[in-house]
Amino acid sequence: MEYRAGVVAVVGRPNVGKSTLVNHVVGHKVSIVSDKPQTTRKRVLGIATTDQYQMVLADTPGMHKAHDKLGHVLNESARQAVSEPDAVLVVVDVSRMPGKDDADVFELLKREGWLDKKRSKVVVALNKMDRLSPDRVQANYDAYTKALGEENVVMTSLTKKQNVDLLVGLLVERLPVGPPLYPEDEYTDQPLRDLVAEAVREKVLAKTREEVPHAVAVTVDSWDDHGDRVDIMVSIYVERDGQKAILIGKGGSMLREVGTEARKDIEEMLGRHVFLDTHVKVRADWRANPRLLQELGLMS
Ligand SMILES: Nc1nc2c(ncn2[C@@H]2O[C@H](COP(=O)(O)OP(=O)(O)O)[C@@H](O)[C@H]2O)c(=O)[nH]1
Ligand SMILES: [Mg+2]
Repeated sequence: MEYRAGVVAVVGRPNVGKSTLVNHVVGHKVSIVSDKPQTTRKRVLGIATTDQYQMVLADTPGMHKAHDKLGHVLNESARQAVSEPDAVLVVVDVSRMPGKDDADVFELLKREGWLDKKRSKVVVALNKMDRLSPDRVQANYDAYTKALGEENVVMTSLTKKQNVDLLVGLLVERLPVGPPLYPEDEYTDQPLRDLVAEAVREKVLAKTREEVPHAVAVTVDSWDDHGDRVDIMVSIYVERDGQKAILIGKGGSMLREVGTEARKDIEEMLGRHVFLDTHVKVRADWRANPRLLQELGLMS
């Protein structure tokens, strides 16, 4: 078999399972996962290398209604992702009917020619089939295939690992024949520092609700390598004093939990002991401020 290598853009509205899929295929956590929309904030490349193929998956922030500057940046990043990949994987949540956010994604694909001339390069994952009630199967399937076409459509459950290999096989077939694009031990384009900041943000997302998740950003401020141990200092930014209080929790309990769980992930990632120092800071309206977005690496 000839070696194949190429880029797959993974698109879909927020919360359908795009990052879950990328992490699974890559075998490392390159993109954080949560049940909150807008979890993925910038395009992340996950690289899966085997002796038959190298698939570079571009995980994108889902398209969604932009309420602020951050929202616009996220949409722009989704747009860029579909302009030149070798294949496109559209992920939808088949347990629900298509909504406005899905329609925006379909519109984007159509505009870029992926639903007509380039349709053969598109694979559709009807994900979360584990949540699909039997009486909805036909109606929901019809609704999505009406918008996207019926070729290369596969029902998947990423959490139950159903049909994931089938899905990967469909994607690999669509990659061009050619040598790997990245060294074979590289699994992401994200610097370690960013993976660390994201690990902290993931724990915050998992533990807070409503407005706090959207208001949070994390930076790594210092990184001191002591050989078998790394000391890392991070700042967790929120927009209001009330959010800071929630995040710190009673007697600091919430922040401690976030720190402990993030540290475990980071130690696994680095293969070393980590001392993680977390500071919560208030910065009003960072999401609307281009300079702060830049500082946080969300805008270039
Ligand atoms: N029930 C179910 N949940 C899933 C499945 N795939 C992903 N999820 C969950 O859906 C949520 C959003 O996943 P994520 O990968 O962050 O979605 P993204 O916003 O599209 O990147 C997470 O809580 C996942 O665990 C699936 O096949 N079935
Ligand atoms: Mg995501």
